[in-house]
Amino acid sequence: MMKTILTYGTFDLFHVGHLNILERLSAMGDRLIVGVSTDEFNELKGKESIFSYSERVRIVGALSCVDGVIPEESWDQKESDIKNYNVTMLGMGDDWHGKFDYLLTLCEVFYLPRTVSVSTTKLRSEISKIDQSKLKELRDGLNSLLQVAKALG
Ligand code: C2G
Repeated sequence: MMKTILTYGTFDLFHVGHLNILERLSAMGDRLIVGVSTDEFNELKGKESIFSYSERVRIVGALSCVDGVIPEESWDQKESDIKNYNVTMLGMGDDWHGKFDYLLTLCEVFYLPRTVSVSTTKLRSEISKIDQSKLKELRDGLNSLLQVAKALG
């Protein structure tokens, strides 16, 4: 019997943490289906992604370890997704530990350790720090130019 694995996520600024869990989940079954959060659902989750839903779907869908991508539009679509796709196991990162145990009546539920070295939040703050330091460099440069201009009268 085909072992179908299901997972969900925003997958913004795709990084090795996302790849690790998708490859691990894919290796646990015969096919992996990924529910990618739509931009509207992201708002419900209080998340704003840099990449649009269609960009995030393209990236996740291009991975050889992913067999199918579906839109994740609400918190309560999991039950019907599990039934519609004949899902054997729902797998999530362990930041969700226990949160989907209510689905154990329908399928196995598994939480895998997160990749601690990276997160989209960390990436975003690193990128904004670069912007800030570049801005400071530019500002300092402009100020010294103004000083010179003043001195030259
Ligand atoms: N993840 C991970 N390691 C990281 C970052 C993320 O293993 N360093 C995992 C998360 O645990 C999750 C998946 O990658 O299982 C996608 O992470 P996000 O894009 O942050 O998704 P999230 O906002 O947790 O959405 O209904 C469930 C939600 O849609 C899950």
